[in-house]
Amino acid sequence: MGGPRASIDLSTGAPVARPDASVPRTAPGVNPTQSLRARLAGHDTLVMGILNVTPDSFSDGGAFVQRDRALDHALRMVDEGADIIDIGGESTRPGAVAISAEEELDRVIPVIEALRGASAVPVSIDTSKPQVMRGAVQAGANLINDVAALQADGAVSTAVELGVPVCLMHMQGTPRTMQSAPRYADVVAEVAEFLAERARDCLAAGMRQADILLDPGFGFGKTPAHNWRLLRELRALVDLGYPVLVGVSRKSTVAAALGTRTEDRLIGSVTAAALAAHEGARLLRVHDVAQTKQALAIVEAFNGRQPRV
Ligand code: 7PJ
Repeated sequence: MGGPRASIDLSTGAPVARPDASVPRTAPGVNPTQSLRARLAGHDTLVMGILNVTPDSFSDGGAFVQRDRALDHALRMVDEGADIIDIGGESTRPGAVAISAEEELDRVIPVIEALRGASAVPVSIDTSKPQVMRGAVQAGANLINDVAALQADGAVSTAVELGVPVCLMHMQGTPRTMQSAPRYADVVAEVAEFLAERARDCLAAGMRQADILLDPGFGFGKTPAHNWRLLRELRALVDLGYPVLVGVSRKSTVAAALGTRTEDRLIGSVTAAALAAHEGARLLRVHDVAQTKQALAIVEAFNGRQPRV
């Protein structure tokens, strides 16, 4: 395998040493889907590291450079303690424009294959398209993370056939329109009812109960007041009986709460993630893995559990 590989800090472009780069990452005989199921069946709060493979200012070096940078970033998050890496090829940020399944596959498949070849870490595919779900799971992905909660034609049957865990997220509207005028009579009741119904549909189609995760969809067709209320009353979702995933990392609601204090969303994001864990979230979708792991150690200690590092 050679010596330690150089890593690149994606925010500065500077090389970063990976302290434990000589630790083997692959574990022969480990099935990442089974290890993910075992972790989900436990009690720990897990950290999902975000890996965006949408074209950006770094992609001028071509497809291979982009793949290698993405792999480097993923492995850095694994070294920092990420329990799962979420790979997304289509932006779902407010106002984002849709892309074709082919383009999405072209972006994500090389990265999934590279990561699967370099690590036994469970991999999640952030997509709403059945064709992409299929290609990604065939390439080694172990969880389907769908911000549209498998509402696309054929998505539920595809997910059941692929037989991996699924995260069902609530969104009001579409990424293009969702932030124009979010309205709810009772946001917690409506989100809980929607997710419970999507879970029922999945069960009816043959999905294993243990393979379903739910997510309130922080920032997806919600005002800051809606988002904070969902976080404050997260127990209403936890009580549905499925592991709850929460993604607050660097979102505009965090920035809005910080106001003019800072442009930097790190501490705000980590604090919000810690609050979500305290309220029962079992999976935190984050950009800043090392810092979130530290915050989680404090939440675990607060809850009377041995902090793990
Ligand atoms: C989420 C997501 C989230 C799940 C994004 C961003 C927007 N998947 N994908 N939950 N957010 N499950 O990271 O700002 O909150 S993309």
